[in-house]
Amino acid sequence: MGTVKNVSLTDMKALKVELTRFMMAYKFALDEMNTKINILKEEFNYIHDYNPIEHVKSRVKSPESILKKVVRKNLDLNMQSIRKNIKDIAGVRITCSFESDIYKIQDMLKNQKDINVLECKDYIKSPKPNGYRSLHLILEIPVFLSSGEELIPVEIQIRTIAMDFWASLEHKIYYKYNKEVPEHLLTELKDAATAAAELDAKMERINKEINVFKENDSMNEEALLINVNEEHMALPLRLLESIGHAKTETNH
Ligand code: 0O2
Repeated sequence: MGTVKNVSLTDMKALKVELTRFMMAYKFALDEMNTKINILKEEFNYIHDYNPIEHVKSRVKSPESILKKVVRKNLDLNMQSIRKNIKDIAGVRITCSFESDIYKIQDMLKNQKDINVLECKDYIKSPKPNGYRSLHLILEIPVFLSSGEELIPVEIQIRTIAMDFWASLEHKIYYKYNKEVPEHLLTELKDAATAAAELDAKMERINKEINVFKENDSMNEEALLINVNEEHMALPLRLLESIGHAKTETNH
């Protein structure tokens, strides 16, 4: 087993407790954020019978990755400095089908009164030079611990399936070539990013057209179905008529 120079066993134990406490606050912040995202996902599904969120993946950055970032950014190696300077210890990646969904999700999160927006980087409106597209938000949420309330930052990356596909491939290539990617692959990646952006735009246009068609066709049988707990339930016409009637009465 490895030993740490100049640190007694008691100090080691105390440090471990402190570090665990530090990391747990980020884990709880992720739990809170995941609950918020799940509520939005389900509620959106009930009301609009459509789900803007395809996948959600979350992670707490490993102590090793935190340390690498501290070194890369030349930060002081203490909890206070890490808390202040590294805002992506808790991270959530949300994947959606359409670009417009990204901004819908952003608004739904930003409008929650216990969420504070610390930062917003829109790499969709302004992609990175290598072609990377995604919306990045740093949101701060309160976590209630036995010792009191702590405000914890959570990084949210929101992207389409096409943007996510591109980013995972680029990430793989970047690490495979140990960050020295051959020029021709960089060009190909840039072309692929343009193709992915065009695909996103095309899918958005098709979806808009389908939605107009759906709206015009809204009085078909589907309009009398509600979706509760992933189950379609029929709404009896008589019930709708009497609720509608009662509402008109109270409004007068
Ligand atoms: P991991 O393992 O994904 O968490 P900072 O976050 O302060 O280091 P920066 O560049 O200002 O620096 O942050 P930014 O632009 O918000 O990007 C942070 C994260 O976005 C990265 O996390 C990646 O997940 C993702 N990202 C940003 N640019 C690219 C890119 O060009 N390609 C890919 N595939 N992903 C990107 P980390 O810290 O790299 O690691």
